[in-house]
Amino acid sequence: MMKITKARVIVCSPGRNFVTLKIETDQGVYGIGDGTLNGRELAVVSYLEDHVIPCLIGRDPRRIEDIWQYLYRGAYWRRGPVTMRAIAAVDVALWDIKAKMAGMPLYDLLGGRSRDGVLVYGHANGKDIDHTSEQVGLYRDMGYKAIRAQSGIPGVKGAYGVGRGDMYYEPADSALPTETLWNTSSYLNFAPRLFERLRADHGEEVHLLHDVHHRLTPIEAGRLGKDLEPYRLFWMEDATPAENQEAFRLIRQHTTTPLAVGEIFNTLWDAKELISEQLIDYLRMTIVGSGGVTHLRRVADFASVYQVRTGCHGATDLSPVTLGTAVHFDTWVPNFGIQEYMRHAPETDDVFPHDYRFEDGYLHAGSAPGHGVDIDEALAAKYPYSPKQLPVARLQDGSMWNW
Ligand code: GCO
Ligand code: MG
Repeated sequence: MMKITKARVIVCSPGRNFVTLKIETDQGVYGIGDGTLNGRELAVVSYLEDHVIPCLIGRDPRRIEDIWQYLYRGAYWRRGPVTMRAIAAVDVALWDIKAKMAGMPLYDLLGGRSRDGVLVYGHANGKDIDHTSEQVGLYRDMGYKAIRAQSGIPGVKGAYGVGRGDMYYEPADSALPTETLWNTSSYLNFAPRLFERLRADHGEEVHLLHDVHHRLTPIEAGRLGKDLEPYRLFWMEDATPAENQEAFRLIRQHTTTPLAVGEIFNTLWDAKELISEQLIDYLRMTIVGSGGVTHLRRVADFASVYQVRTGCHGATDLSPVTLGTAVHFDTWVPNFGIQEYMRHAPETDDVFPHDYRFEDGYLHAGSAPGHGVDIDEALAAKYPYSPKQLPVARLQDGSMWNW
């Protein structure tokens, strides 16, 4: 018998807020998990501290599946971003413990390497087309083979994806939500011009991606997909909110631009029809939002039956613990597509020492036992929690829209 002796939540803000779970055992081995929910962090802290941790003490940490089922079924109130992040934090810490005990990098425990490196996409953001094209050039110079491009749009205040400084984009910027303005017709006219220019400046080889961030209706998404076809995008992401999975049938009828969706999904049930009806090409679910490795690998196996590939969310609000775990997952998963890599601020990287590294457009998992990410608690304590929320969006007449 092996036992969990202690579990603690560490909240810190090295550049941005993170919620980290550390699980300790009677054998001296510990594991680290991420439970960060951007803009709603303390809800997960309470869920873990008040409701989950008391149930973990004394349990055998090797029984990952049983603990997952206990937390999922045992809550009675299934699914949702808070519950599934709390479960993910526990699950990832337990996989970390198991892999450390086995003396293996996590990808070996999952079934071993399927590839040499994990193809990533970086973020090029500019205030206008010239600036965005320049940023795409910078990413190409750094070796990126795939680049997401977002640009300021004339007539749209605070367009999604436009950074405040060069190279970094961090939307959760204020204690109360920033108000931004959205204008669909300006955007629909603008986006094809952006990609026409990027292909003219950067050629056919580089993979270009774009995030619509839930702003369109299905028929508008169909039109945009069609207008972007000449520029051969790797994907068009979150074109319309996917609460209604059927909506993607309509988009699919109108365009061959590959579709990605799912960074806000929490379980397989959010994506079941999207996958089984082959309405999407890439699934954006990742470790922290989707109940950890235990659930995500189940989702990926289901997706593989329908030739849907993974495209794990990897914005900076997913801590290095999630990124590191995702890189192990990506190294193994047979139906891998691409991994988002937004690059953390230097303070974040210092607080979370990690084994993964970027080289020539790929992330490499490293060979340390476990998922290869730790937390420097003394350093973390120097960066106290600082409340920040995501922006909201309104239309020109003042009505609320999807940010
Ligand atoms: C992406 C995302 C993010 C989200 C962020 C919200 O594709 O990277 O859309 O940038 O906006 O994760 O917290
Ligand atoms: Mg996105």
